[in-house]
Amino acid sequence: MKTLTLNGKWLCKPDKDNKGIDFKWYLSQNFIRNDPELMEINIPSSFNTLKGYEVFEGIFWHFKKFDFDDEEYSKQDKKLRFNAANYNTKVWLNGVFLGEHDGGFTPFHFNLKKSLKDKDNFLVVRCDNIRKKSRLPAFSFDWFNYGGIYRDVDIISLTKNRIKNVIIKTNLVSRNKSIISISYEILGRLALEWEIRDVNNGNLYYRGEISESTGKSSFSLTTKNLKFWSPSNPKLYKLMIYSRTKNEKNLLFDSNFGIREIEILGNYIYLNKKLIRLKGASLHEELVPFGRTIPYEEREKDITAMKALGFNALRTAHYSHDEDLLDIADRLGILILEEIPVYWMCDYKSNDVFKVAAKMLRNLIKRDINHPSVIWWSVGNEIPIERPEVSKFMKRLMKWVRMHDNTRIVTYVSMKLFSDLTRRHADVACINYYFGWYVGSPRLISLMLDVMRTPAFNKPWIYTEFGAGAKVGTRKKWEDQTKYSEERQLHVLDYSIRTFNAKDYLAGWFIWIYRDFRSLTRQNEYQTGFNRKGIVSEKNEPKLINHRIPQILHKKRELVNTKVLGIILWILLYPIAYIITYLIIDVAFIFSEKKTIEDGKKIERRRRSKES
Ligand code: GCB
Repeated sequence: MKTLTLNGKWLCKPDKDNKGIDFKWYLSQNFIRNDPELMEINIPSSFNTLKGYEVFEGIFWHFKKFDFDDEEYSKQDKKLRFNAANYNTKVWLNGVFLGEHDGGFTPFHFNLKKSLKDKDNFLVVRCDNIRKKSRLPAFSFDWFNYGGIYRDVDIISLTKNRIKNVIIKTNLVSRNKSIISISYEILGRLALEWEIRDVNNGNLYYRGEISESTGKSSFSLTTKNLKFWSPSNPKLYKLMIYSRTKNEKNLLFDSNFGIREIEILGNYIYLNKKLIRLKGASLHEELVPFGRTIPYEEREKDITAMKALGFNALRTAHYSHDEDLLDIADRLGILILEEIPVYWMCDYKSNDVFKVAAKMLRNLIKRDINHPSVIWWSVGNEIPIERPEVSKFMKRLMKWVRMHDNTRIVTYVSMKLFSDLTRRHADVACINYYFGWYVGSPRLISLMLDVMRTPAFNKPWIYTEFGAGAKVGTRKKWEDQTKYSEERQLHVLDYSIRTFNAKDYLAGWFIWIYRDFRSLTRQNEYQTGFNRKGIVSEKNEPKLINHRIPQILHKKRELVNTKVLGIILWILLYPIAYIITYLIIDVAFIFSEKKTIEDGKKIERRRRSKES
């Protein structure tokens, strides 16, 4: 496989009136070199990193000239590959429309047939990040809407006879035995040779040969004394598959993998047959000033810092992050919970929207299936699950995921205390609730958990979000209850974590969030455009709670037993809670959020013009 990167200098310009398609900006003869609107952009990066376009939501066109002058590869299949671009991407090469893609966080590609030339190729990419009802997410979401080509772009050249869809699955047989199953598909006809080696020292452990064949196939082997992968011992092996002829051996595929098994039994999660409680935080893919295009070393610093706090898991909110993060997680050892941006209010009645969600999941699973760090696929976050159409949407999506991967946890994340009966269909039941911040006090957590678990009694529960905002440097006594003080955040999180640790059926908890992140709707004097629930600021400055976490990671509170009371309360309160959420809360939510995004943009613009 040959790869030609298209990263680097591109030209771009906004299309505020959406006239580019009518004026055929994709034709090289219509490209005007001295167009005053043209700007240089370093791809990958979001157009929101350009001066003057920091809060722009609209259409941007990107232009790139390149050569692909290589005789050797002329007979091979070529694909133009985007690791991600947000949200709708339309692509032309040398005036020919290659196609379009919807969705902001998963890879996609276009087959290049006759349109690719040796010299002077003219590639044009139109991206728009406009909020729409038909998109995922739709209008309102609590993160920054970076638009454009913010992950790598390249052209890959593939031999006609090749191997694809290589899936490595592992099962444990005993303390030192495991089964590795490998499935794959051959395009054309090939004889294969495979090897399993140690990633660190290259030592060969197993090898085999497969005589010439075509189509889908699989094989498995029982291994002895290979080490298992876990956060505390992230042992990696490498699978290499070669094509084999009498005189030649060519590498077709290689991938790191780990031997590990994740299981659910009753209220507990097991990793490699040992009970594990997931403890960690969520993270948005964002770092000032890089936006989402975060350098590898910075991602590595994040994981190292999380591990130093004692965390064993990370939730990549609310969409898939760059694959670099997963390589780091595999290598350094942290479990990853992945999800797609089916978030808040979307058009759950639309079959087209369902198809986009299903495609996102399929592409995500395809990309990440061999990463040992990834243990879960979540198909949605804080959706209005009490509605029949939403419940149906979630159940269908979970079924779809299980068809593609039956070796990981499948779930969705809910914020409904009473009115969620769909949790019974998920492998683990999840709850987001901000006691001590948006509502009540963390003292309520224990009872409320006992209430809400009633309809999903036999599942492990995960507290997927809890938190409190704090602006670095805002210091007050926590008893003053001053919002955004580091002390108040410390109190809420400390109390919550000790409570969670004391609940036997709670299989894990995730702080919202590791780092403060941009959000247009967050504009009070402490927030200034950021969601401040991070345990570090947007500049990675640790807040008070950060120093406390290692001390309380496994500490438990003494709790009053409210298990029976919980069941009784659920039965009494369910009907009324259901009606209230169905009729009032969701509707209020939609209206309040839509308004604040536009207001937020105005405030951001004003602040930026004052600052400059
Ligand atoms: C939530 C959402 C998350 C928000 C967070 C908050 O429940 O899942 O996306 O950012 O609350 O800070 O309100």
